[in-house]
Amino acid sequence: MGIVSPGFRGRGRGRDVELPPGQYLTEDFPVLSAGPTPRVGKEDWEFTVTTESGREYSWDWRQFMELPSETPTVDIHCVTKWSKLGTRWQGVSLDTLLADVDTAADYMLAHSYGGYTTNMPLQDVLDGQAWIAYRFDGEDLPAEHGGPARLLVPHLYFWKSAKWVRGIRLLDQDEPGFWETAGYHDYGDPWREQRYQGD
Ligand SMILES: Nc1nc2c(c(=O)[nH]1)N[C@H]1C(S)=C(S)[C@@H](COP(=O)(O)O)O[C@H]1N2
Ligand SMILES: [Mo]
Repeated sequence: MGIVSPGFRGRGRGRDVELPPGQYLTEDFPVLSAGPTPRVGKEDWEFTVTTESGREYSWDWRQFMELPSETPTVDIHCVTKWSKLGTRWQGVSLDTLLADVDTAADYMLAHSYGGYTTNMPLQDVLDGQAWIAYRFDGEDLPAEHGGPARLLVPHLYFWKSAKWVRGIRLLDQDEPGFWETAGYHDYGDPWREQRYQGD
C-alpha cells in the first residue's frame, strides 16, 4: 500500500478507515526527535501548569500517578505523512489536570525537557481531546517515544504531541513553538492538511 489519496478507504483492524489527505498507513512506530533524547528519571520528573498570571500548579511523579487516568485508543498522524491507527495509551487527561486551575487563557504552549515547545488553542486540549500519556501499548512509555510522559493530542498533527513534556503555559496570546516558528502550520489539522504556514 503505497499511494494513498484523499478520501482513501481501506481496512484497518476490522473497520473501515479513512485517512487524512496525503497520509499513508504504517504498522511500526517511527521515532521522530529534533534532538537527543533527554533522560529524565521519574524521581526528578515534575509537571507544571503555569497560568497567564504566573500561578503554578505542579505534580511530582508520585502525585501524578495518583490522578485518575484514562486509556484512549486513537489514530495518530505525522506531518511526514505516516499515520498509525488504533494506538493504545494510558494517561491523565488535560481536563483532569486543569480542573482546579484558575484561568481565562485561550492558548497554551507545551514545553519539554530538552527545550522543545509547541502551541495550540486551549479548547483543543479540553473535552477529552488530550492527555499526558505515560504508557503505550501496555508498557511504560519508552524514552525515545517521550517517556516518562508525553503530551498526546491525536486530532492535530503529531508534532503537537510534545515528548518529554514538563509543563504547559497558559497564554492570553498565541505564541508559536519550535516547529511553528520554523514554518509549520500554527494549528496543524491533518484533515485540512495544514502542514505548513499558508496551507
Ligand atoms: N520534545 C519533543 N517532542 C516531539 C518532537 C521532538 O522533536 N521533541 N517531535 C514531534 C514530532 S515531529 C513527531 S511526528 C512526534 C513523533 O513522536 P514519536 O517519535 O513517538 O513517533 O513527536 C513530536 N514531539
Ligand atoms: Mo512529525
